[in-house]
Amino acid sequence: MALLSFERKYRVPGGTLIGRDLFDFWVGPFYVGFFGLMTVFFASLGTLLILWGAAQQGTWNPFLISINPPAIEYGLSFAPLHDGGLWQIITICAHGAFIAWLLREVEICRKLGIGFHIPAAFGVAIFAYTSLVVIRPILMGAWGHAFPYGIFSHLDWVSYTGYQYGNFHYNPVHMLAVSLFFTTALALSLHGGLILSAANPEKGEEAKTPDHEDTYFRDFIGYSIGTLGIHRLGLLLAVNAAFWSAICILISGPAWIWPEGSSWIDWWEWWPRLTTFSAGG
Ligand code: UQ2
Repeated sequence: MALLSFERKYRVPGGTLIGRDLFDFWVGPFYVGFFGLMTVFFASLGTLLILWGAAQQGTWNPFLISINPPAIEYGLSFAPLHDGGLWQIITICAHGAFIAWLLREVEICRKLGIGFHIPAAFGVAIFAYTSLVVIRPILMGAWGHAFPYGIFSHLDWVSYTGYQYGNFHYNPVHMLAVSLFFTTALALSLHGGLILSAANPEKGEEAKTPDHEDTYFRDFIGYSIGTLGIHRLGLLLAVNAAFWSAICILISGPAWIWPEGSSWIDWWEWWPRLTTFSAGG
């Protein structure tokens, strides 16, 4: 079906979560809805506040602009605007924009009568961000534990936070998350390569069918996961990469989990302490 005739078929009223038909319209190719307006509102306000904060700091070098969270001393209170308060409002705007974007995805799913896989997956990405800037700081008692909004400054934060736990690469859940990111890249490269090899033939050649795709992998490794299966695997891998990233930072720091002053390197002491394997018994 040609794109425009299909658009006429799916551009149906309804499926909105809020506002009935008041915001149920398109601007060019974009569905608007109540949550489209909310996304634009929060994203614009947040961006303007970042620019305003940058203007106060007196640098327009994009690498050096940084909107910092309040100092640890402010705990979980509201900080003065230029002492972390701006970071707090920008964080609220970011959540407003991300959650509105997710709910706009839900409305589009409802219009089309398709599943909610896309907003569900996006929800896990939001959870990873919220873990860093809201959940973990609350569990640790201060907004100052969140990361700053700046290119170099957030790199410094990641380095500093990693070294606070000795060597963050020893965090077993960080290992799991990194492995999932790599496996996601492997799966996408296999899938992208396979699709292009079959569906994008040389000039004058015919495109090949999914049978060719299955046969390639059966010849190669004795197994094909199938055309639906590869997408299930991709979603599972990507969602787990984001989910375990969130868990690996949430278990680093909060007092009710984390022994004061210890490192992720020490965590592995459980292994030599297993009497079966330890040298000293
Ligand atoms: C496949 C298949 C696809 C694919 C890919 C495979 C026809 C078009 C990539 C092969 C994938 C396998 C065997 C899983 C690999 C496992 C991991 C953990 C990376 O069989 O069906 O559909 O795109």
